[in-house]
Amino acid sequence: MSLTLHGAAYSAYTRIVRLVLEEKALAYEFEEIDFISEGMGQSAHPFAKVPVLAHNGQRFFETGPICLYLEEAAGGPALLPDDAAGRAQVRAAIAMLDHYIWPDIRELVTQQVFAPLAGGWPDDMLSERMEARLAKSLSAFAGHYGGGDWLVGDRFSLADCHFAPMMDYLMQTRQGLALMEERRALAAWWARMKKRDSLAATAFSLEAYPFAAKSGA
Ligand SMILES: N[C@@H](CCC(=O)N[C@@H](CS)C(=O)NCC(=O)O)C(=O)O
Repeated sequence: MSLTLHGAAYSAYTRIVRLVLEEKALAYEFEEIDFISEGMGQSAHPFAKVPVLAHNGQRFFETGPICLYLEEAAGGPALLPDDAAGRAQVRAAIAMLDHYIWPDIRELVTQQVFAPLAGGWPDDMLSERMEARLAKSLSAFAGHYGGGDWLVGDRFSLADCHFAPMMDYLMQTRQGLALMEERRALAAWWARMKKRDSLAATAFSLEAYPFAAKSGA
């Protein structure tokens, strides 16, 4: 199976796919597209996004479908529950993360992590608004997911791979640290997640990229 992933190591969505590849112990080529420094010219995605997975002469788009493709077409440990209800729970968790949680984490991280890296100042009012929204959405999410060892029951799944890169960014903000102080079950999930080899294997340093170096950060 010859797999090539196009994306940025710092892209949360690219990292989700890399986590799945690592968890399944699949060999793959990683073609880095540093879209912040260089633009998205190299992406084959119809909407100029990353990640894009190439396999057997075909290109696959959108993180959720790419991960489901790997689940169906590749070997390695199963990352979905055996029963239809469990699989629906995983897909619902992923949809909620995409629609109700990641947009606010992304905005918060843009302000608190990326703005200073580029030599700018965070918008603190916007950050406060995102923190308040995340206080509600993370509680709603934690009310349904993360009751067992992993987000959906006791089997590590695609839902855990999906949330981990988002949480890693969130925990780089003081607002995220404060939110996790008050959400013990999610914090415990994150502590378990942080120990997985796949997370270490996909670690990255923002300072290594030209967009950070240019600002002298
Ligand atoms: N719906 C897409 C979202 C992917 C996405 O938002 N990727 C970001 C990086 S994490 C991106 O390409 N950003 C560049 C841009 O929007 O110009 C998916 O599920 O793969």
